[in-house]
Amino acid sequence: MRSSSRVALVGTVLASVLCLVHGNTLGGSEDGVKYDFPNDFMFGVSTAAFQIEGGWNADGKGESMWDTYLHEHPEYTPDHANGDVAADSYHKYKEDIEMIKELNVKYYRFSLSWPRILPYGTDNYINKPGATYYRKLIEELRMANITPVVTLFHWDLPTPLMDLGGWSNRKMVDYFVDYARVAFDLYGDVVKIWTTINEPHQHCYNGYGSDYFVPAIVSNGVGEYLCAHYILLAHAEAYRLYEREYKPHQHGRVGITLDAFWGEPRNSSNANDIEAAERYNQFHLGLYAHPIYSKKGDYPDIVRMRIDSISAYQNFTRSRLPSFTEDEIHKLKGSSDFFGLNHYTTFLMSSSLMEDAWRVPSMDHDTGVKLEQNSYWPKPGAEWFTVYPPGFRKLFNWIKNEYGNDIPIIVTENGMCDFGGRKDYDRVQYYNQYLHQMWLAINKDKCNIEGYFAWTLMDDFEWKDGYTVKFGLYEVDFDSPERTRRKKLSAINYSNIAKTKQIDFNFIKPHLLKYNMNAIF
Ligand code: GBH
Repeated sequence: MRSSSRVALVGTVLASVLCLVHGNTLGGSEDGVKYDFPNDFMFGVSTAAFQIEGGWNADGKGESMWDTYLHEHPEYTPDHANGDVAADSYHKYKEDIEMIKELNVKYYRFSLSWPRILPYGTDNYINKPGATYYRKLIEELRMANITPVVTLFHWDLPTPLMDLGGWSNRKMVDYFVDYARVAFDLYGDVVKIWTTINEPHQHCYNGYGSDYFVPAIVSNGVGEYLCAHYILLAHAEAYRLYEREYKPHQHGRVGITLDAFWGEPRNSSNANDIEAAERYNQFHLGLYAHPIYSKKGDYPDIVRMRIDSISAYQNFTRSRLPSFTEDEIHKLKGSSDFFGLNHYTTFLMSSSLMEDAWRVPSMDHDTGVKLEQNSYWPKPGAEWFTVYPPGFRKLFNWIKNEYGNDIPIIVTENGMCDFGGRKDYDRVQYYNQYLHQMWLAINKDKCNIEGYFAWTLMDDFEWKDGYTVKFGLYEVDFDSPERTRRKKLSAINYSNIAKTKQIDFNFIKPHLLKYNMNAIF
């Protein structure tokens, strides 16, 4: 879904969205059930380097491809934004930690800026002040009793590596592993939970298959799959490196963070729509998850078969989806100690051979699924974002059915966007209802879920949307040089949840809610 032209609104029969949950459970706790979580359940909050740090050229930092691209293309975002200052966390991390403490969460997920540590991308030169910045951040967190969860790559590739083709170049696998080694050496004594790569699907599909995200390569139908393939290999090599050389004495865990919209059949009694939704889930989540988490390994059969046959039909001598060797399949299988999952929203799915907005060849065309939004679902901010809490629970169950229940899921991101304001009743409601669906997945469906991280600590640079949409639990005043941070209502609600390990549906009075979810679902 890239432009509003591709987001058709449909009013489906309400009955089709009434589903897993019974009666009153979406709204309140009058049924006497305590919606609580185990004492050791990990509650956390997430951020990413490029979106908050600023300090784009501070103290020897190299340029990331997002720095370079946004400086050259100010028109990329509606507000001509860039990450030069962002929320200025490079200078204000101590204030950030005060906020994290206030939230009562015991985990903080942030990402390392690769070019801050390795300005040229390669490991021959380490930028000391950049390395020291994260050391100080981690030490400060530990003093506050907050466990760091570190993402190695959240999209800000060093520009010199992008100049070599970024993730379309197989050599990136080596450069990523070298960078991972530097990070394990620098911080592995105190960082015990690592995630290698954030949302490879969003990164590859939007950045290599189109110009929606930087690097804006627009190699549709080819670039997405090269990027996916080398990112998967890079992940596996980094995992094996840790397993071999670090795990024996550092005793940490390494995983990957995958994203998934939930694909809901447009009409739940139409077999074609059911098949389309399944196909979508396989192409967008399965493409990455199957090689790592399935018993069989490799890409999902349906994905392999469709791309191979469509490529042949299009006169390609070889499939546009690269193949793994036996050895690579083996390396990838089981290469994660947990399943990092980012989830935000749900789309309605139906089968389609061709849509106006699709390019050929492309991943959209290979998938053959049309995405629509349900016009009954609240749409509080960005174009791509509607609220459908039950999709969260269905997604957990899909993962359990596909890959089993042995590997724990950690929700590494979930949250809501709007256009700002500190009385964010809708965000409070979003968190309560998505957490409620997660509660049902844990308690009714016995899904193995270990932790939950809210996205995000504070308003930030939201990629294509610049600073125009807001996801923060704290507001940031981007007009003030101090980048003043202020608590939103949702921060208070979330901090109560993290403290009591329990959802409080009465935190806000029903009459203050714009969207009456009980009426909607
Ligand atoms: C996550 O991505 C990111 O990890 C995080 O950095 C980001 O700030 C957060 O979510 C909130 O956006 O897919 O064609 O419809 C979410 C990925 C990328 C999903 C853009 C929606 C819209 C274009 N989002 N995408 S499309």
